[in-house]
Amino acid sequence: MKNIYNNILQSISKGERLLAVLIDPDKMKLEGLSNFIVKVNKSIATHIFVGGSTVEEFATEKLVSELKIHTKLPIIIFPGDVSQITDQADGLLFLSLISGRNPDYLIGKQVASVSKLRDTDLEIIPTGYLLIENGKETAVQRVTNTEPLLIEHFQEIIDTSKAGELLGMKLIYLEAGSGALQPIPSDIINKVKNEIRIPLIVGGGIKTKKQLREVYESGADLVVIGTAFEDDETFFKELKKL
Ligand code: 1GP
Repeated sequence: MKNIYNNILQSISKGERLLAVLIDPDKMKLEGLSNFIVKVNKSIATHIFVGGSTVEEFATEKLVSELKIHTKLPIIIFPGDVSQITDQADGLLFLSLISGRNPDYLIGKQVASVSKLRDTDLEIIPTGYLLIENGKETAVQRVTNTEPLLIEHFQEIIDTSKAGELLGMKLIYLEAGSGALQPIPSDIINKVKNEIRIPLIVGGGIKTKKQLREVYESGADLVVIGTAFEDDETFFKELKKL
């Protein structure tokens, strides 16, 4: 039996900080993967997320199968689309884009994925996903055709997160968007953290150790970083001691 979610809860109760390295199958070349994963294994990363807004069919499955050979870290699908779901992974963030009002991303894609999930061994983790504005248009916004929540509408962000929890979601994910100019502001993270009783994931635009530290100190339980590792693998070294 997989225990990803319970392990997350346990780590949080011990005050541990969790870090997911996000690998986009469209950007990661299979030839470079083993080299990259050695660095992930030696780093402070606790999880690997695999996903992207637009990914070529079967690229996720190939990547995950290869990853499995090289790492013992839990591999969790963070899907941009139903086609990215593969039971080669350990878990799946079963996302609902609750910041938006596009029924396809609130429930449509989820219904469409059931035939793939019915007999799967994946640990399925219902996750409320909130896109927060960061000053530029993001791929999530473009692909899902939804508007992000505005930073100044912080009460709406808090209430949306709480609504996700009340609907039974097990995680809340605050997303600034891959390559965001700035991470989610600290006061937003802090306010959401104080409102919800489930683990909080924060990602998008975290490129320095200082930003990572701030995001944790503001209340993030699990942080997701993709671009900073893609752009500069020495970032792994920099993060050795947090
Ligand atoms: C995107 O939150 C993740 O979905 C990670 O963003 O690529 O900016 O680290 P970055």
